[in-house]
Amino acid sequence: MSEVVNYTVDGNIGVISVDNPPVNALSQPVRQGLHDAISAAQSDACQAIVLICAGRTFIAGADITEFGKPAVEPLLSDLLNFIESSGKPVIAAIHGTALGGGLETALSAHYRCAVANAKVGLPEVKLGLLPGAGGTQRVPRLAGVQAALDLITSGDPIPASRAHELGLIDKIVDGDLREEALAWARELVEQGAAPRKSSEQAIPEFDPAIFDGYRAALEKRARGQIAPQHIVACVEAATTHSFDEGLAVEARLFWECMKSPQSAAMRHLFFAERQAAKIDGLPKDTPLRSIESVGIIGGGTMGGGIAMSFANVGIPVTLIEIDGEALARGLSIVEKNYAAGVKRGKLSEEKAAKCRALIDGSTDYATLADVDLVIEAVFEDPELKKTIFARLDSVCKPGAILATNTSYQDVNQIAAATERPEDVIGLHFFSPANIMKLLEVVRAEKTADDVLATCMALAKRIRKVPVMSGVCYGFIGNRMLGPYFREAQLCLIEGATPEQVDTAMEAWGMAMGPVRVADLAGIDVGYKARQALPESERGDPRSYRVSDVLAEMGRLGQKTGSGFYRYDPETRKHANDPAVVEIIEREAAAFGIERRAIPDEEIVDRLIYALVNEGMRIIEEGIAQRPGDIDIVYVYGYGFPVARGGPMHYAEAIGHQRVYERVLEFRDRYGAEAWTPAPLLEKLATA
Ligand code: 3H9
Repeated sequence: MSEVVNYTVDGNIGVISVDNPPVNALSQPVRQGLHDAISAAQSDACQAIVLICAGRTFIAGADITEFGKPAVEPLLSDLLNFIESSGKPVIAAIHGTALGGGLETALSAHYRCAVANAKVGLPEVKLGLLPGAGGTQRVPRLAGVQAALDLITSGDPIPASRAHELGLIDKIVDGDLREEALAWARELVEQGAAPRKSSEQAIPEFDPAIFDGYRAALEKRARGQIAPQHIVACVEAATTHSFDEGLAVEARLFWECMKSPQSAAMRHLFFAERQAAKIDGLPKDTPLRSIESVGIIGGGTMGGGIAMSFANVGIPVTLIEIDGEALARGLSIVEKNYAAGVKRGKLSEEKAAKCRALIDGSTDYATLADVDLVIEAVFEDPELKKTIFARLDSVCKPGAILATNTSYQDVNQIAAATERPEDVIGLHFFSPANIMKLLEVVRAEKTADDVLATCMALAKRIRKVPVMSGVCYGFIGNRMLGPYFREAQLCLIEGATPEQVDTAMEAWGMAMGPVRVADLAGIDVGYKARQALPESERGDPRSYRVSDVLAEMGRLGQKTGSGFYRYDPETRKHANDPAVVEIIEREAAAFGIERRAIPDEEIVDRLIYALVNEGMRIIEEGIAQRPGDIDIVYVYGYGFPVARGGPMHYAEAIGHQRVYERVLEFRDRYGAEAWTPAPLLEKLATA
């Protein structure tokens, strides 16, 4: 029939099989092939049609690479109406992940069966879109309004068993899917079962107040995003309009989303995330080292969180601490975290106990003799780290990977403390390490290719998003944070308040304003780092004097109940503190700064363009492989709004020239030391 859609007849059943690797996306040839196969089945002798997929999954959605290009017929929505109008029953047979347009295709069939480990979902919202081929109209008819809103606004897939409970799947099958689907199709034929159209089902009863409830909740959860609100409008339309009218509403709002900069940003992130996992120049078939056991040095918050990341996927961990007391403390933090997870319903008691049992503790480095990977997660003392690596070198087996979780230190120097620098790498987790998805994988000068490849693959196994970084102070993420925080602090001393800076950045989309981030991370962290540097290397004193004063007063941030803000000891809610504004005013006067009103727009531009300019240098120096890698770091590690696509995408979207001109303006106003445009920015702006 076609290269990607095959149609055969097996007895009295027509079998349409889609074979479009890797994920059977609904590219134009697939849509055409499906159309032709359904047509053919209408006029042959078959009595029912099974729709099934080859390879690892049922259709995983529309072909995202076609988005942004002119639409070519048959359009998916029309195709699915055509499938639904088939005079012979169509049975979808699902394995793997039926997502987006894939699930919509299954819903346009008249009956659905799935293997038990299949998953279904409508993840369009994660691409800044909504299901545009009837999903918002058919799901509420089959599963009810609330389930539809949950499924479509979250974008999270659900297991086949849940989809069965909800009425999205009719039958869970054991054994061979094709055989089972064929047998069921024959049964349906024998029973005289007619085509059963989802579009003709009545919507189960619901409370009309539900829509405003979702609108308000999504206003908070997905602040500023268009698609989630449009999804609510579409599902509401399903309850107030005919099916065809509802489809028209869906189509209009789908295209509005598709054309929005938000969806362009989120689609960019989809591909950037997959690209970031790839290392240029590293052969795909680089052999991987086997990682079946892990040692972690340091049982603090970081070490404990890292241990949980491995235990959560079944990899046993040995946690090393300097003495029994520190070890007991470390293990109890892990224990508490698991208990909290159970309490919040994140995992079952049984699963928590299983994971917890995989984390063992010791005070003896000799217990690391056989582990495949060691991650050092002690505090940022370069000498201590070197001592630890020299020790690991003497106890670990040949071929073990030795990793440091340092946030700033020179991984080349740490590697040089061993006789096997090729086995040394940086694995920079983000706090809380058991939750945050980002993992910066730091390739040192001598890191072996197979060590790098193993760590990139391992990251996926522990459900992290890996991004490779070269060695520099702070790697990709924290290095860029330097100029970002500098500008935040300068805005304070020049005239803004902590609240104004944070509110401006949060309104723009950052998950948390930079001043609150400083309080959360601990003001002492930067203070100690600065104290370790000669004064000439600490940067512009106006950008850290207030922090130094707060640190010396013992106002270290959230952990001491006060920093730039005051914190409620119970709720940890922050409140403005006039005393801090007084300190800022006093220090400004000492520098001879006349404080002025700073517009929010200037705050946003200074902070974001400082990120962009540093990001450009990071690309130039080859620290990051590509701009998209930086975007992934910022979205997954620093609360950058997904709907803006990361700092580098944002700069491209609004225009490099505009960014460049503003940077020049800042250079003229605030000095060339902070604001010399990166040569790459200049090049892109003037190209
Ligand atoms: C939609 O359906 C809109 C409709 O409602 C309406 C339309 C009118 N298209 O993730 P992986 C590529 S919106 C094109 O590494 P895994 C991916 O880039 C769509 N390409 O594998 C990668 O390429 P490469 C709704 C796609 O096993 C390769 O496949 N659907 C698509 O870890 C392997 O991907 C979604 O949003 C696609 N739809 O995970 C589902 N999907 O090798 C998006 C994947 O060159 N997909 N590729 O880097 C996924 O969530 C995961 O890919 C999946 C497999 C779970 C399926």
